[in-house]
Amino acid sequence: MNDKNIESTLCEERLFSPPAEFSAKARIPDRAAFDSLVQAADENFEGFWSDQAKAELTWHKPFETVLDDTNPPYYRWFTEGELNVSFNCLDRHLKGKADKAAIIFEGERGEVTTLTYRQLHQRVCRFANVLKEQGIVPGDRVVIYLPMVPEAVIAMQACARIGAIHSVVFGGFSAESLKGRIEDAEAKLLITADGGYRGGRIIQLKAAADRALQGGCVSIQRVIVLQHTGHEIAMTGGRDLWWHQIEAKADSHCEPVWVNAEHPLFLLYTSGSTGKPKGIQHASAGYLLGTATTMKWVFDIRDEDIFWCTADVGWVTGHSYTTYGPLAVGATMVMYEGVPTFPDPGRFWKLCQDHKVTIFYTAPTAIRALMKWGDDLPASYDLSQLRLLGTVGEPINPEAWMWYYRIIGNERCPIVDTWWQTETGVHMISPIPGAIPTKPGSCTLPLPGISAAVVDEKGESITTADRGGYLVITRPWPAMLRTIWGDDQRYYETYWRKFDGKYYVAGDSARRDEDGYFWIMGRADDVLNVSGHRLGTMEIESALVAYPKVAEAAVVGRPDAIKGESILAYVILKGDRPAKNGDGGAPLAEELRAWVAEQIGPIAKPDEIRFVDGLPKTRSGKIMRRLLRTIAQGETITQDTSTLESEAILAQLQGKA
Ligand code: 6R9
Repeated sequence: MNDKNIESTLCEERLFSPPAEFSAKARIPDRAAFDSLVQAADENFEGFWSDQAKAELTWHKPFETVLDDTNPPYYRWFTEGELNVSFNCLDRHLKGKADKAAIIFEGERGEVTTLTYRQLHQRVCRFANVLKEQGIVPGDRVVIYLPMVPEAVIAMQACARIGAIHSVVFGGFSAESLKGRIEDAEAKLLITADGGYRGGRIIQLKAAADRALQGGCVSIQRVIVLQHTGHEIAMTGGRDLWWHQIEAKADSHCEPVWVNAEHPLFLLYTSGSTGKPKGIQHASAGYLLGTATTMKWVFDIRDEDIFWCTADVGWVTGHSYTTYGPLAVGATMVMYEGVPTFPDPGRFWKLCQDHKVTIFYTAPTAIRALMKWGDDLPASYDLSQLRLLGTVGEPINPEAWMWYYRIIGNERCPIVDTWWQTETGVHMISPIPGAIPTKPGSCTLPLPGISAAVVDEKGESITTADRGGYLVITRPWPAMLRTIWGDDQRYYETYWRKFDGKYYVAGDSARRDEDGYFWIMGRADDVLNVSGHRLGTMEIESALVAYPKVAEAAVVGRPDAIKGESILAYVILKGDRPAKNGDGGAPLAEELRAWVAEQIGPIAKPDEIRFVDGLPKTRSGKIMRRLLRTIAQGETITQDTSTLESEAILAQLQGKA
């Protein structure tokens, strides 16, 4: 961003109070209760987090220091404390909840398996012994490349049990990405499967793993292979072992290894705008604490809830709200392996109905995709058990929010729009469902103990409601990343240098309205500069999605000799794509341009609209605007386009079809 601020033009005035029925039973039942938590954290920051850490976690050895800030921004939390994450997620629930379901798993083909806390504990202990037998010791890195099956959680928890550091690589990533991550982490062991199911097809995980290991990954000594699809695969003697064979022989008793609070729990690689992926490193105690507090504050989790977070464990959301958060608080969760549209687009709603899901957490991309199929489909399932809905991953367009609220939640369920990042570990800015009135498209207010601000280029707070700036976090927090694996300098450069170590810079642009609510405008580099006006791509996209015929939109800028940048919009319609595409000549494109002019202002009118059948997305469902920009500018594509359903879509994006 340059020194001019971003102009915000989208005006959203709808306000939804928490339903009285929800608030009546909620942990944080009203604004006063929320304010008193925020105030407690403000007045005695360390005391607040110390109380939380004592209340939520079971310690083997108590901590004395709460926050060690002697070497900023390399903050440390609960430094003398010792605990074990898997003990906190499993063992401590065995007293009262041994027979409670921990995981209800449904495969894409419909098979259901339930694991109680006792069963999950046993399997984790067995697998932890397997890891030890394979020579894994505390601090060793283990890469996990599995489909979305309970064994992914088992493998992660088993690592935590013996102090090994896991690094999960999403099953949809290529051999090349897997290789890069294994090599950066210098992992000793790889855990994979013969294959996974996705949209009725088999993903060849073992074959990809074999390609990754060919001629590289010298640190890998063993590969453990889960039999899941049962199809034939190649096994390399002396290196590859079948999971079921070694698990069967392993003892089901395994003492947890007590580790220091700061002991690394996992690495999770995220791709940055430039350079190689960053191994985001999280610490044991602070991270686990964040998952437990947010499960309670944001999801208002109760013993009888059935919680379903649809994210894959290869993504941070799957770490915090599948593997760790629900187990840390002893909840029951649903896990589903397949895609939302298999065998038909009613699958998510059928899963909610069949497993009586009470809390449902998904991404805006899934909501927009399912919204395309209309209101009747969800209406044909019984969704009356739902009490709370959540979103994560991208700003949710107000119209998608309204659809989610009306059609899925039946105007009965609050929506928590949770803003956070791989780096932040857990939710940072989000409504507290029983206490904070929501506005469609806003993630509302920072959680207790979290200090966020919007600042300008000089680091000064922006207070005018229609001006955006950099979203920053002004105080350390327990679940924050500790560093980038093996690269302390890059950690400083990426997140702290911009304001000389004073603030954590999230890389997003945002604004705050009169009520102090935060509105995420997108990544800071997704800002357009049209004739000197700085516009967030997100707002133009939301205006387009608000048009009844539009299902999804992505907006990018192109250099323009006169205006600085011109606006190109890619649009997916609810029905079929018009046969004739082009430079705005089609009548529908004119309609849309006029609509945007009316909604935002003539300055935001797209110069060109391209109707397409699909958009390039990251594996976690974010629109790849950088790739779209490359395409828009007619440059050579160097990014991975494998998430596009077909080559034909690439031609449409290029405006050639
Ligand atoms: C959890 C996760 C982080 C980036 C983040 C922001 C975007 C996430 C959002 C949101 C608006 C929300 N983002 N949640 N934007 N509203 N509720 O997604 O982590 O994959 O690291 O991505 O996602 O741009 O900076 P990660």
